[in-house]
Amino acid sequence: MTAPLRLSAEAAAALAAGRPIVALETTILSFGLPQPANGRVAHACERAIREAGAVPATVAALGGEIRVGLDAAELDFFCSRDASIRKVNTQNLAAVLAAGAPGAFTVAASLRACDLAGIRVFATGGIGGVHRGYAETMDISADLTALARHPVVTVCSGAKSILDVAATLEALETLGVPVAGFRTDVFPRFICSQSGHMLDIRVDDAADAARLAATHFAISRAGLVLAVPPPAEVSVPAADLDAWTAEALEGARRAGVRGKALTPFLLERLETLSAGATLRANEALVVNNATVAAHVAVALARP
Ligand code: PSU
Ligand code: MN
Repeated sequence: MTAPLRLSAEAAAALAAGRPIVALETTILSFGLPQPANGRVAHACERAIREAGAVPATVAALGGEIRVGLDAAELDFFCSRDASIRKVNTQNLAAVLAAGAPGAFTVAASLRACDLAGIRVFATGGIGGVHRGYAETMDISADLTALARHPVVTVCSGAKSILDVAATLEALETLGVPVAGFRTDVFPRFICSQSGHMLDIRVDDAADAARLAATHFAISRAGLVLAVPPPAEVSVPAADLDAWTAEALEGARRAGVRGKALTPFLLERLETLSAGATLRANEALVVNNATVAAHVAVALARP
């Protein structure tokens, strides 16, 4: 059986001609962002990528196929909170495809889709990683394994603040996934540009990033993380974020929320505790990352 993969006409034409293309995930739309912010972000990311001269390709499962490039109605469906939409990583991807169910792709499933389609640049908000307390729960996101297996540049604002960020960076090192700061020496904590975690790879423009990626892909099958800080005007102060995160984690513990449900639960609590500041930052950084990703894709496509 060949891979059940269907590209939009626009994505197929771009790939065939070697024109720049950027993939976008759908879990952030179906489970990460509330309505109507999710719809705004979905369309704003696609627009930003086009304005920067690349083709957007949002990825998801529909009708038993991995779809690369959704139309406006399909994008809106993944923003709809339809109860049939499943959160899909590399573990349940085949099951969701075989069932013909709609699947919103995490970073992990998106990277698999990119690899199958031949896309080298992917944009999102934050990657999954090693959860706090992982020694007891073994909750380590499938995103990390996928980052190690697929030669794709993941443009993101680091890892969610709700994770064990130090352990996540250690895991990426073990997996041979370079983490480069884009105009920064600090690994951002998603909606906060500050963290105690310094990076030893830095690039200062898209051409630099493309050179690093091309060199890495020439010698490795692993991906690369390009860490872009959230725009300064929306970045949340570290002390506030720490306080809100502690409270959200305590809420999850009390409510017994675990596994796939944990990330959406914590994000929603943070939004409430911050009176919407985390949501504004989340929206702005995702669109900014899509723009940076498009510039990198354009630079990578230059002969
Ligand atoms: N970060 C966010 N919002 C999200 C996610 C990350 O701010 O919705 C999603 C991404 O799709 C990521 C996934 O791949 O959460 C990781 O989920 P898990 O920890 O269950 O692997
Ligand atoms: Mn998990």
